[in-house]
Amino acid sequence: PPVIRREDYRAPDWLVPEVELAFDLDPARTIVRARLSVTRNGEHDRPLRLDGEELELLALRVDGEAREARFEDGRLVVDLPGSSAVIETDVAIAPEKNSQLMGLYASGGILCTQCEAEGFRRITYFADRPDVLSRYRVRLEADKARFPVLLANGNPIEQGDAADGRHFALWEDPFPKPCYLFALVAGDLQCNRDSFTTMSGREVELGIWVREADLSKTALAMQALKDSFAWDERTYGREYDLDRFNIVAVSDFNFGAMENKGLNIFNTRYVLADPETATDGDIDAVAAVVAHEYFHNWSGNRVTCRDWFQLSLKEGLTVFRDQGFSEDMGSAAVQRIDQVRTLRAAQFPEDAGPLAHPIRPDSYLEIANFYTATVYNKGAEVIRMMRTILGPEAYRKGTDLYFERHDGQAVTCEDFVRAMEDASGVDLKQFRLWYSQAGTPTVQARLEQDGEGTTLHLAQQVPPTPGQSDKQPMVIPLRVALIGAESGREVAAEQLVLLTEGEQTVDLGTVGEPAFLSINRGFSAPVLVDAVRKPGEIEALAAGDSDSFARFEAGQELMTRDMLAAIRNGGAVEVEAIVAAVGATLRSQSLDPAFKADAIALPGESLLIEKLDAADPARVHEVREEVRRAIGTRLGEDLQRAYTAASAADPTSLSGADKGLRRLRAATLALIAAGDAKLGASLGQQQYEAARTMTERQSALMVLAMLGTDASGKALDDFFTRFEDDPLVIDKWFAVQASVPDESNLHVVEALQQHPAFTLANPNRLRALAGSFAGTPSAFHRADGKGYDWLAEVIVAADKLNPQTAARFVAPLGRWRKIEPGRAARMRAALQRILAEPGLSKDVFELASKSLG
Ligand code: HT7
Ligand code: ZN
Repeated sequence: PPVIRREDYRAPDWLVPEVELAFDLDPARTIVRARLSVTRNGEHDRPLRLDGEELELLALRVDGEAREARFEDGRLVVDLPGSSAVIETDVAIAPEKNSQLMGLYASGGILCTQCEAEGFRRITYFADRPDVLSRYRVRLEADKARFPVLLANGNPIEQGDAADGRHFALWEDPFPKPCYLFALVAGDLQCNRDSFTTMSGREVELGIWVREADLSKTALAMQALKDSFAWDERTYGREYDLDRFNIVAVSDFNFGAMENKGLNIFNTRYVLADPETATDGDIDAVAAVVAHEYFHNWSGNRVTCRDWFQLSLKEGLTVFRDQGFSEDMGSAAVQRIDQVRTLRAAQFPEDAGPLAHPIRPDSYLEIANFYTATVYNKGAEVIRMMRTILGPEAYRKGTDLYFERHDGQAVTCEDFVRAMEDASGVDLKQFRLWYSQAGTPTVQARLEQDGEGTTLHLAQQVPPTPGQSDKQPMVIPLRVALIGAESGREVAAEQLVLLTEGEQTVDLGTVGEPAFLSINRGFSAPVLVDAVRKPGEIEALAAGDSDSFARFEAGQELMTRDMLAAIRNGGAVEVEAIVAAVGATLRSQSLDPAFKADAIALPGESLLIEKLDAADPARVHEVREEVRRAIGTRLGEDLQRAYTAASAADPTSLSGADKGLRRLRAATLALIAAGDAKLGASLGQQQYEAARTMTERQSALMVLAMLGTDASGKALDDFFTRFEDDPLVIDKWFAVQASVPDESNLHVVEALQQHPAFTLANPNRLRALAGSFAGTPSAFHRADGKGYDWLAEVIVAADKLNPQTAARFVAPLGRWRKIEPGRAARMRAALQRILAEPGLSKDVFELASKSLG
């Protein structure tokens, strides 16, 4: 497949200011009639070229005259003599056969669309690129009994009955948009209706459309939507612009959700939630995704991307905006820990492996492969760093200028940075390297204290990544403070240090006592910090750093240090410091429960593997389990006390305090079970049976499943029958069992694959099984390589149905460079087998071939 390169960008030859579409909807055969007004863009004599994929062309007319179709490289080529024309096409498509879930497809009797990134070409012939912006007028016609609700972007204009039991609806979107934001939905749906009055006093009708049975689970999403409208007005001065805002939930969806103008389409997973069937984590995710999609109305829709290499322009910025929303709605400190956990689990390994790419990639085979943690989450960190460097006021001036200057345009990351510079007067020349250089920088830090004062010695290295061997020093904003070794107080107040050179020293003045270094507070830069530590320093910071993120971080550093030492030297783990730190956290009267839950959680096995060369995953598991056991046995009483106290959480409350208690209860139960399996099983069973929320029920079920006793079988059966009719909960049933960290768990996973409720065709179900299994290192990395073989077979089978979703499971096999040679060879063999498969999609081909390296 051809490589698409950023440097090859050329403005479109033809623009399409107006589009009229008429859909004769039928799951088996839908007819799409398109009328495009096209205008020549600039001086050239090139023909109009329209993308199309899996379309049956029925008719082509140019200015009303029938024309013979001509195709070149799969595109419809139309020679046009003048500077404008009207192109009409009639095509037929088969939504019910569309298993890729891109374009127009059927999900549980609902017809819906997904056009980002390049799905519109599967609906009609079009210039399917984000820099062609058009006004749309859309007529939908369908059988009234089967599809009583007909929705599209924008505002409703007209509706009525048609012949043969059919009806129609006409929608018009006044805002020019790229075709990736086009959407339609037809189905038998019920609506949770509400309204929002915007800051200029306009009334917006809000609707969340779902199957009737799910209506009762939409209240939390509706509240999140209204909160998002208000937050974006307050925080960014952004007001909504249409009379309607609709959300539709469908159960077959490749991603989390989609920000189509005025008609967001969501994976049910990020809309439907109530405390009985969704965990607190799920409920928070619903709010975050609702906010994310809503915020795209400005960062993505009103100002969109010039080309797909600029994806982080909208995604990095929108993730940063939804992070701000979650921080303001809950506990900012706990949110930040969660954000960094996600970044470390998903983005750091990507940046350190064969699929590393800058947040603004330079080339791709398949753009769907670049909806990555790098573009999204590292992209958000880059925006956060700009805000840190400029300060909140200048940052806000920058976003105001960006939205005002580029409203209605398709622009680049460079345009965003320039708006930030112009608004603040700060030169971001060197900072731009964050857009072009891949890889996670390492910052080495050493504090030197003598009679003269305190000096911080810093050095940075940006590692080589595929296609980028030489790197330049980046701008790294580090929030730094000094904590007195004797007083435990901040003896040098926090300051922002900008590391811009390869090596740099910073004078921190004189402090009256030996000091400890609190660095990268709040995770001010997405880097790895390698600090020279004095004896007792990290323990002291874990016990009392005044920045709660840095305190959490010190605890993680301490745990990682002692586990890695044992993994490397093959001996027993030195657990004293870890047990002392966890004990102090559990007994603390001042820390809040949610923070305690985060602070007592050990770094995961995948994170430890990333820090090793040639890791033996079985050894990593053994050492981590040894530590969990030691905490469980040595701190049994503290854990039980904390567990009992946390049981006071009010099950009907979603307050931060009650969610924090439930989080701590789950974390302590898991550690109690690690120390005393019998007690863990009995508490787990009691908790399962008495559970009034999914948070309690799922955490108990996970502990029971890990213990693997008779009680676990009973609880799993009960769980299945209790929630048989709720697909999102049955996903949990698959995920819990596929996450058991045991070498022999592949048998369970194979049996689950044969379960009547399993299907490769539903991305949520596939992620629940394959994603959970591949994300559990001690089960996935069986020494005999059978875990890799299983995943490779699943990828090949899923690829035939849905290449985008199949491709998402390739990355775990690409981590072979971090694994010991025996297993690494088996991982490579699995990748080679995937590549040998005839008819492989370019999605899977790109990732598998890059993963082999
Ligand atoms: N902007 C949306 C991306 C998306 C997507 C991409 C590829 C394939 C399917 C997809 N569905 C949605 C989601 C977002 O970031 O908000
Ligand atoms: Zn997004």
